[in-house]
Amino acid sequence: MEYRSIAEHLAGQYGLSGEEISMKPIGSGHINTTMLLTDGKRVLVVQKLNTTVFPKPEQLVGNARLIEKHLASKAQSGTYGLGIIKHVATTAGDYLVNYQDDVWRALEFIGKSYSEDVVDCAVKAQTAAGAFGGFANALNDFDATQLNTVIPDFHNLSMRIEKLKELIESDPLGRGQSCLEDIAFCESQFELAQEVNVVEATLPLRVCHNDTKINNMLFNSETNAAKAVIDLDTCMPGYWLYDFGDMVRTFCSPEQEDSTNLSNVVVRINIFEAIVKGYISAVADKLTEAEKRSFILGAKVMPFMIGIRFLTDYLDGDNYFAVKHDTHNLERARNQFALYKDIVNKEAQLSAIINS
Ligand code: ADP
Ligand code: GN1
Ligand code: MG
Repeated sequence: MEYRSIAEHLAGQYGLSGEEISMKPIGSGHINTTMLLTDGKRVLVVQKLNTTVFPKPEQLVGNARLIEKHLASKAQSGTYGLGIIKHVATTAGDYLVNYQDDVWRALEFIGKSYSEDVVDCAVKAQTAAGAFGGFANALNDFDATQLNTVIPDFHNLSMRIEKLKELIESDPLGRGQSCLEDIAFCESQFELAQEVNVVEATLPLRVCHNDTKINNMLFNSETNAAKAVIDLDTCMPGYWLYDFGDMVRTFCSPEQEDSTNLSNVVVRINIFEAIVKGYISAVADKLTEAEKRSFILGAKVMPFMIGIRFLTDYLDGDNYFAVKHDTHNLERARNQFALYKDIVNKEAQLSAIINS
């Protein structure tokens, strides 16, 4: 892709004036296209928003800016210690730039930081879980009614199952033949949705991050401390079990989410323990007993539900998640089902850790 003209246009919009304008991709998010834009003096993170996933980008930015303001006031009163992701306005005061049919936004670059796709030690898992817990804590008194529902039914397993069923039925690309076993496995687990409905009814509605995957955490590159919780695009009312579950999903396996080395896609118990310690201690004074009991269900549901979403997108022809090749979503789905199976096998052990 030719970024030259985009880079120059964005640089003009955001008032970058140096001679050496350059733009290069960073990160490995599946949804937006994230780039670093610099003129040699200032650095901005610019993102082409995925308008298939977020058809109303102004709502997305509106939500993020409200959260930004809330966290900034917490930071000012000394009750939030992490960095805050901040939107940058154009010189005309806008938060979105339309260019060549695409929509872009800019964020302040948080320097001396890194994100990673696989956690390499328990200390970092505990740090990240503590930071996601601190984020949840800080949003506890945020008025959720102010937020737009940017993606309805985001963590609604019954709805995700319905979508999968529709795609199995319509099979627009004839890919169903290549994943009959995966489909049969999913079908054998559909009753999990009933359990979810029963448990959700016992839980308080919270403002959740809803995408607590490990690469949505920036670590300090000098100290490895948590630097900032990022990717606030899906912050919406929800249940903490999903934020807990998405950490388990993305921290616990020693393999990347798209690894095909399935025998190694397992829950690392020491990492699970670290998540429990980090997250529960951060939200302890607000966590209800029912929420704590629900966490094991969150740990099971998240890999299953994301697996279903990858499989659905595979059948649909890869319209949602960015893919590098034709079977990428299928490989991701199989990886997630392998993790789900391991969590189910270790359920008693994992529950004991949560309750200890
Ligand atoms: P996506 O929605 O596609 O997942 P993210 O907002 O998570 O996009 O950004 C993708 C990656 O870009 C992150 O994992 C991180 O590595 C990097 N990144 C995003 N925002 C910043 C920022 N403000 N400062 C530094 N790095 C960032
Ligand atoms: C997407 O944007 P990113 O890459 O952090 C997705 C999440 C999935 C995740 C799977 C808006 O997250 O829901 O869990 O991929 N985000 C959206 O890796 O759908
Ligand atoms: Mg992300």
